[in-house]
Amino acid sequence: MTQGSIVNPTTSVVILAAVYRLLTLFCLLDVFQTWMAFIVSKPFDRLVQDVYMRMSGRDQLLQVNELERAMEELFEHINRLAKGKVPRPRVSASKVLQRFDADESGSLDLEEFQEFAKVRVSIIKL
Ligand SMILES: [Ca+2]
Repeated sequence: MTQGSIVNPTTSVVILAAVYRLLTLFCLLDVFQTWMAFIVSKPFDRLVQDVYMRMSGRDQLLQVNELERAMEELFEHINRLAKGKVPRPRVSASKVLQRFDADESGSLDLEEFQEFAKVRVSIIKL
């Protein structure tokens, strides 16, 4: 190779594209790991329990209307942590109830709500 230090334009575009892809991947991984780290953390656990306790009323279960408020409150907290960057979820409380009511009791207990919260947060894309 003569003049080996000169990289032709095509090669530099290919290299730039590869670097760009790598950077994008690292950014995605960074966000991913942050949310993943968050949902297995104590503060997340406390947040979810706190929302659940305040919304579940005397029977300590989330009926569909309570679930709706709990989802809203959870979203507000998460969105604040993400500095307002989380898109508002469009899924209805009744859909969530259908999907996460593991024992088909018609309401969410704490464990079912925790599962919902983990899934909900893990799919956030910023
Ligand atoms: Ca249930």
